[in-house]
Amino acid sequence: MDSFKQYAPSEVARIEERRRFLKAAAAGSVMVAFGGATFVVAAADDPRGKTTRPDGRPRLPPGQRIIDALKPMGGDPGDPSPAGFKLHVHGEVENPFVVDFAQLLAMPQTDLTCDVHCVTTWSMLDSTWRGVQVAHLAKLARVKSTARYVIFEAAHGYTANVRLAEGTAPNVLVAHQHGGKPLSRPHGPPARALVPDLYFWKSAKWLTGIRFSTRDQPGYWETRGYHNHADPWKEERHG
Ligand SMILES: Nc1nc2c(c(=O)[nH]1)N[C@H]1C(S)=C(S)[C@@H](COP(=O)(O)O)O[C@H]1N2
Ligand SMILES: [Mo]
Repeated sequence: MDSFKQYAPSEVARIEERRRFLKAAAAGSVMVAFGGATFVVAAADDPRGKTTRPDGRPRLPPGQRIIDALKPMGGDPGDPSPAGFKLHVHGEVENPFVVDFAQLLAMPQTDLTCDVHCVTTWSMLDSTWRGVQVAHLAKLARVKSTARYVIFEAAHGYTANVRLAEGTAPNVLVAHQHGGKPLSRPHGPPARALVPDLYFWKSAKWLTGIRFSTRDQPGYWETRGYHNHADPWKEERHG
């Protein structure tokens, strides 16, 4: 039995109205920090207090219910220690490289407030994350024009495939913090992928690699009956 609150979609407006007041003093949604300075780069896209996204789609996709915290969904854990972390950025790129955790933290950091949607029908609105944009890593790797897909690689062979444009969108991160703290054990430390606009199984925890690929390569869940694309607004749950 879970203790998560459930809300009918029609209640979202009321809940979000209340959140607007509670969070009125908070900063903008997407900020990129360089050294000490922090710049708000996309405050207009701040989802908080809104029932509709900037792209016109509803905040809550069809068939989803709101819960107040991420639900740990399991998986075969990797090494959670920052000291053991190595992220391989490779595949269809001119400049493959490996970054350790200190190097990841030394890159431009993005603070993001977004919604995440699990195929098991829970959604968490206004979740906060800190990490490095996959787009930044792609730029450093000089992804070839022939690349079409991003394959997120994780501990014990877990993978998730995402179309290149969707895997390098501004809100796609290699995230190392959630809710202002380092990722806790169940959520994929020290760093995970975050692909907010696709079902959450695409957000590989215990991330070990980002591979750019010319061809699609269905991943762990995609080869076990889940939809290859995973758009929550189209309810692309099953293949
Ligand atoms: N490495 C790895 N990443 C994974 C999984 C997994 O089993 N292994 N499960 C996925 C699924 S099915 C979901 S719903 C989300 C759950 O993330 P959470 O446990 O932080 O809620 O992680 C995704 N990332
Ligand atoms: Mo899942």
